[in-house]
Amino acid sequence: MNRVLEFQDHLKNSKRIVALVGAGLSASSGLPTFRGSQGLWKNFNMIDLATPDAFIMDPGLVWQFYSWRRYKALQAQPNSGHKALAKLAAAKDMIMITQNVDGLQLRVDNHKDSDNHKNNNDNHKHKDGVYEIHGSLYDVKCTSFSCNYKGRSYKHPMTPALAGTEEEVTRKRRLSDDEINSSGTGPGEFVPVKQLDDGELPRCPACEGLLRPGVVWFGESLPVLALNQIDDFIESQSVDLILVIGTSGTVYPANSYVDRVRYKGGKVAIFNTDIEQDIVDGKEKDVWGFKGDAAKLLPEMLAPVI
Ligand code: BV8
Ligand code: ZN
Repeated sequence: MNRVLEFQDHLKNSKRIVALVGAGLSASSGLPTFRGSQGLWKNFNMIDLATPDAFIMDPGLVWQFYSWRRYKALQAQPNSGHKALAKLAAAKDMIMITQNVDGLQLRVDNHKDSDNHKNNNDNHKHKDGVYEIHGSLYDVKCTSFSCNYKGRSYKHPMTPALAGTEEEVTRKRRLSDDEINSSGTGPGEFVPVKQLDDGELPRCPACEGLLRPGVVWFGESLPVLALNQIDDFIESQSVDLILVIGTSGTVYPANSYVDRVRYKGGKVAIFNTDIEQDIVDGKEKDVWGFKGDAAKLLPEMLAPVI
């Protein structure tokens, strides 16, 4: 219990806070994380689909993956963890760095330009203090070399051919008799994900070129403006605390922010269903570890301030 009180004491006295958020925060909203058991889509490892090569090899497959994730995210609601973070951001000088592309944090009402923002120097802030450093499922951009079309779309399905991506049907399922006859595969075999040709995929309204999801894939650089503003926030003045929420900390450069804040003398509070026992037991200096569902933990732990 005293670890909780110790954390809450520090939280109350903290002026500048960074939150680093990962897929675990959206787990309670029903969205699968990347690693661990749910990190699969139709028996594909999600990591293998979030790459430029996967898109070049089979844009139809990758678009079906993202169409499914867009659909799931559109159906999902921000949970009490997202809401608690939004309240904290309104009460402190704080930025949120989210690796999630589901848009849930920005859908929390408090993020409207709430007049109860306590800090008055938010000119260095992204309008809501939330940085989607891996982009968003609702952004699309053109792949034609000479075209720089970027757009936003909440439409589902984006094209008729992308209908039928709503349910996470595993590839392996018992085939009906006429499916066996027509598809020629044996019972219980993999049902191939629909083969779509480029003409059936989202096209650019400006040049008819093939559109791609506006997310940052592995091997791609992150949005420079966001990175600069985050650097500015961390380097310009001291940071008292970084909240590390629902992230495995595997992905660079997102994972580098924890050490950057620690280096500046900030303390760390981890909220995760899977934390090393030593950290939970307080054996790591200036690091708190609270084990459990972020959606439940955050409202409780942030209560004295929000
Ligand atoms: C770049 C968008 C350079 C797409 C994503 C070898 C070693 C080290 C690094 C590298 C390497 N090889 C390559 C790299 C760099 C690479 C990288 O880090 N790879 C990793 C896999 C090793 N990084 C990059 O490529 C980045 N770009 O470095 O560019 C460059 C520079 C200039 C010019 C050109 C290039 C780009 C990385 C961005 C990739 N895109 N997403 C999409 O979403 O489809 S990353 C993807 O993984 C998601 O954004 C996801 O959020 C992110 C990280 O995962 P987490 O959020 O942490 O989720 P995860 O499932 O891993 O963990 C969930 C956690 O939650 C777990 O800990 C679990 O215990 C916990 N949890 C579960 N439920 C709950 C919970 N916690 C609380 N409550 C719960 N209920
Ligand atoms: Zn175009």
